[in-house]
Amino acid sequence: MDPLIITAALTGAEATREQQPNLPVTPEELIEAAVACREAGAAMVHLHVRTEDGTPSSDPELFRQAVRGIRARTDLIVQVSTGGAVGMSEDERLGGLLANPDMASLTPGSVNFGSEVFLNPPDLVRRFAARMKALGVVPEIEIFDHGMIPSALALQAEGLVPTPGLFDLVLGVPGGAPANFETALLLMRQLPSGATCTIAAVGRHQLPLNAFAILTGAHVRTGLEDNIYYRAGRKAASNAELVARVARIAQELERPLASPEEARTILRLASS
Ligand code: KMH
Ligand code: ZN
Repeated sequence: MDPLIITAALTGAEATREQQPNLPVTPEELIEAAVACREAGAAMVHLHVRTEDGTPSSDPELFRQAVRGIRARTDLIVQVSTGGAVGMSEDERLGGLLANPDMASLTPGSVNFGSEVFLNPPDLVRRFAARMKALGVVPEIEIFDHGMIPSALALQAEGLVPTPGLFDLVLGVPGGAPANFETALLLMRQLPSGATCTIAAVGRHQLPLNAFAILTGAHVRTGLEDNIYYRAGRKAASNAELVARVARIAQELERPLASPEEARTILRLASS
């Protein structure tokens, strides 16, 4: 197994400060959270930005401030979101690409998202992939449901997305693929040979799927974007607390952690 890459998804677009008082919101808070996650064992951050009052945003200037600050203080791989928040325009969602990130998320299909729809029609996905390719930003393909895998393979066949590809299974979104071991295995088996697979799962499913990823040779995404609790009834103190727990479990299971530099080699990214 490769060393374990831990990605910290710091804030997302769904949780609020009211629900989780420790949620980082401003670029400064995102930078501090990233530094703490690096110290706790993360090799990558998945980044959304928000305005001062916590409203989800994709303002390129907020992304620039966050990316610049994270790069100044850490060697983390920086992955920006192009999913943004449900309802954002196509242009807004591309805001993070203007911050010169290493990577960006790319969701190759639409999915019900609670009571809403996370809309990714085929032409939009092609435009996003083409923009990433032109800018040299490496996509992480986010798989929220089964049918997104063949859609991703089609993008690869068209030459819009690198092969064998970097995939992230995002399990347990209401409307998407459920967060259980059978589904994770089923999806992992359909990824191209040699692809890397990260697993994210929402809410109470985060911890068991983190452990599953460590044991099966996949990589881990954790963080407050996906789950605001440490355990039932106790909110997480920080993103770093969730990262540190994954690092401890990996250590007990004798799976070494990848440094950002090692993660760049595993993910075939340019070195920093
Ligand atoms: N906030 C979700 C609607 C991504 O970052 O690319 C989409 C999302 C996926 O979080
Ligand atoms: Zn996200």
